[in-house]
Amino acid sequence: MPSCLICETPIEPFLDFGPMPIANGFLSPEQFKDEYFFNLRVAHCPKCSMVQLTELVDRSRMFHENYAFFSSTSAWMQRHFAGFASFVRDRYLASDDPFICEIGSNDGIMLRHFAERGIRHLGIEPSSNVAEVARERGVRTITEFFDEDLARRIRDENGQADAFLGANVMCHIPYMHSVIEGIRLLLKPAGVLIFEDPFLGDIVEKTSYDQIYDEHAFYFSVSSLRNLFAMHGMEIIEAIPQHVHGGSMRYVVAHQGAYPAGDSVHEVARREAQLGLETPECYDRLRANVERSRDDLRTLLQSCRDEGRRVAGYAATSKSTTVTNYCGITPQLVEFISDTTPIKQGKFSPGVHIPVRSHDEFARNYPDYALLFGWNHRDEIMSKETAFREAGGRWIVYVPRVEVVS
Ligand code: DWN
Ligand code: SAH
Repeated sequence: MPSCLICETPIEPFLDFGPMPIANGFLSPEQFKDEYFFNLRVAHCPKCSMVQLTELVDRSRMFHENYAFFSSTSAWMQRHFAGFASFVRDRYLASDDPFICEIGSNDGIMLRHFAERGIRHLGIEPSSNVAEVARERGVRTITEFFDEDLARRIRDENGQADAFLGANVMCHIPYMHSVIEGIRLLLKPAGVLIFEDPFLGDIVEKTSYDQIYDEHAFYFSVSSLRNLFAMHGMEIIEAIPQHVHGGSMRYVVAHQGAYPAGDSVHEVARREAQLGLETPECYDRLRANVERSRDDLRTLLQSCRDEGRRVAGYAATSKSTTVTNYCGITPQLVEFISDTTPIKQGKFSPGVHIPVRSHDEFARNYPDYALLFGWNHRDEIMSKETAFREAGGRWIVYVPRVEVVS
């Protein structure tokens, strides 16, 4: 039996998606025969409450010089990170010559707001292609995986940090104890860790099971994180819900006793208790909802095909790899996926091998239906795609439920 990555208690998966490829492993036909698969399964630890994958993919297969996700492709996410940066500046940068670190800084979407103001900063980003874009933007970036050893080096070379940031990256790192120890020794006594990740409560409420894929080793909640940080003499002082990525949580964490814990932490903990996030029944319900969502989506796509309707996917997200492979969505059901990222275009989606094409091709010959794989960017995408709707195009969405919307 696998054991919990946090507290080593034996854990059993509550949901098994079967063999799954690398979520961001877009590939060309000559690579099909060597495609890598692992078993995507997720478990809830009965002792420390952490929800996690039970089989991990080696990080070098996921984060490398051809990483396919560039944070700045979404204009609305650019706005979100401008707001995140001002939150940090306004509340936590009181010292004379502050120093900020960010892990998973990607193409510099957040740190550029510090770089542009001449604030001392360092991005830690192991995927060298996206790190290079950040450097071109003037964001100081090293191409490394963060852990405790690296934290010591950074501290010795730069001094301690006022703020340590991470967006959609803490949940990607299985060796959390090393990461948190590193953050602890890198932060000044009044320094803070501020990070955001998809919130388990939203995944459960919206059945957004497509957040579950190789890169996401953990699905955090206040209750699981409280246990984890307590093991390292740290505590959550704020938990602030965010709309991005289908429902995220921004956590502010400090050395124990450095700040009073705000009411927000208790409010989120209450919401978690109402959802039953610490009970096995919650995960039995989630499994049943996931299976229903899969069956409904399959039935809908099959009926589109039976009626001779054309369906294209919209946004070749990492999340879409879980949906297409778990639901058996092949090119017979979805003709192609439209995506604005140049390095995904001309390639095929992981596992089911649906062609990925540019947005121009989508706009040149609209399908009858667009299957919204980028449902977390729904408002941004729908506000751009009025011409598709006016041409009679309709959207298929599957979060929070499978339905057709015009
Ligand atoms: O946690 C992660 C999040 C932050 O980003 C990473 N593990 C990987 C990645 O996940 P994702 O691929 O599911 O992210 P998004 O932001 O939901 O999807 C981005 C994709 O959508 C890009 O390939 C670009 C595409 N897209 C598009 O084609 N048209 C996005 C928008 C907004 C659009 O209008
Ligand atoms: N923060 C960005 C990028 C999220 S994608 C955003 O929210 O849009 C996750 C990023 O974390 C990738 O760029 C990946 O290369 C990076 N990453 C993965 N493991 C890491 C580690 N151990 N240390 C630092 N960054 C890591």
